[in-house]
Parts: sequence; structure tokens; C-alpha cells
Amino acid sequence: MEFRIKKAEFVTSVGKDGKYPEKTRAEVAIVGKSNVGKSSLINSLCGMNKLAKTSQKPGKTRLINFFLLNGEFHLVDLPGYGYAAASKQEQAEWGSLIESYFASGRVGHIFMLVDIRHEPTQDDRQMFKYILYYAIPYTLVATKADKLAKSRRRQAANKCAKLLGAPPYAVAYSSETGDGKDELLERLRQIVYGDELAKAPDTDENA
Ligand SMILES: Nc1nc2c(ncn2[C@@H]2O[C@H](COP(=O)(O)OP(=O)(O)OP(=O)(O)O)[C@@H](O)[C@H]2O)c(=O)[nH]1
Ligand SMILES: [Mg+2]
Repeated sequence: MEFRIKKAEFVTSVGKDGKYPEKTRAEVAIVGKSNVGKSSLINSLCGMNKLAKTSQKPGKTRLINFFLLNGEFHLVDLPGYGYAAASKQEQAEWGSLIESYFASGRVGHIFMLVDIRHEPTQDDRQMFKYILYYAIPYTLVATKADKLAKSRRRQAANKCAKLLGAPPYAVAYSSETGDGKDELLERLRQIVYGDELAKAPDTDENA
């Protein structure tokens, strides 16, 4: 059985004193610096243009946005870090928002996004340490792969992971072209369903 996102709907936005929605069978959160393409990746994975709001201006997503996929699990869009225009107060608010979310124990897996063209920033390193500290399983995703020649993508994606101090592999992804989408959907399937929706058995029906 092929795994696809058949249905994706916005659930709720949660700010400082907000209440998280009821837990589902899995929760995958998307983190990364501002403008790296988190909201775009959600739209591209779900095959919907306007599910998560995107912008050329960093700092678009300010709240924790929960999306329910296939009626069964959460994909969570987080506000990005590290945009120059953020005030000290905004940075502090971001910190406490993310920290309480990570500490909630709800997050089953993190997709950490880095720009395939750039070395990880100090903020990226900090975020990665954070993920390790909370011992949350993660997948590294190098975004905007379409900005590099095909021949350079694999090496550049792996380099991003290596420079973070992670095992040297990242999914090379493009929300523009859909590159890496099948691979990331397969990761998602494993995370949410494990072996449950693995290969369909050879029954008479599908032999
Ligand atoms: N070429 C290219 N542009 C992309 C890709 N993904 C995102 N972008 C562009 O990058 C900009 C930021 O995308 P968003 O998805 O809003 O970024 P974000 O990480 O959600 O940003 P914040 O909400 O500010 O944290 C937009 O102009 C997108 O069109 C991609 O794969 N390729
Ligand atoms: Mg966003």
C-alpha cells in the first residue's frame, strides 16, 4: 500500500499560554531557521499550496501551528529562529515557546531543516544540541536543493549534516520541484506507522 497524504487540515495555533490539541498517534515537528522553508515543506509534502502560510520575509510563522494529516497524526509548523529583525523580547518568547513544547514530551520526531547552500549557523548548532538534549529522534533535511546543480546536491546535503556534528546524511529537498518528497514521505510513513503499513502482502488480490 502506497503511503500518501490524502487529507491535511489546520487544527490550531498555539502561543505562549495556549493549549495543545489532543494527542494523536504521532507528532512530527518541523524546526529550522527563519526562511529555510519549513512552511513550504509542509505544503509540498501535503500537496496543498496554502495550507501553511509562507513568505519571502523571515519571521512569518510566529505560533506553533498544528496540522492533522490523514485524520491520524500531527505535523507541526514551528516559528523559525535567527532572523535579524527579531527583538530580544521576541527571541526570549520564541525560546520559551519552543522549550515548553519540547519539554511537553509530545514530540515524537523532528525534521530539522537547514539550507543546502549554507553552513549551519550558530543558531542551527544550538537547535541541534537542544534536540540531542531532549533525546528526540530526528531527520535532517537540506532545503532549497533546486538552488544547486543536481550533481552537487548529495554532497552538499551530507556536508550540512556533518558540520552539525550529526551522522553525515541529510535528505536533499526542494519544495519547488518536489525533489526528496518520496524519501521524506517514506520517513514519515515509518515514523507514524512503523511496519504496520509496510509492503502489502502478496494476496490473490494484488499478486
Ligand atoms: N527555491 C526554493 N525556494 C523555497 C523553497 N522552500 C521555500 N522557499 C522560499 O523561501 C521563502 C521562505 O519559505 P517559508 O516556507 O515561508 O519559510 P519558513 O521556514 O516557514 O519561515 P518562517 O515562518 O519565517 O520561520 C519563501 O519565499 C519560499 O518560496 C525551495 O525548496 N526552493
Ligand atoms: Mg513558516
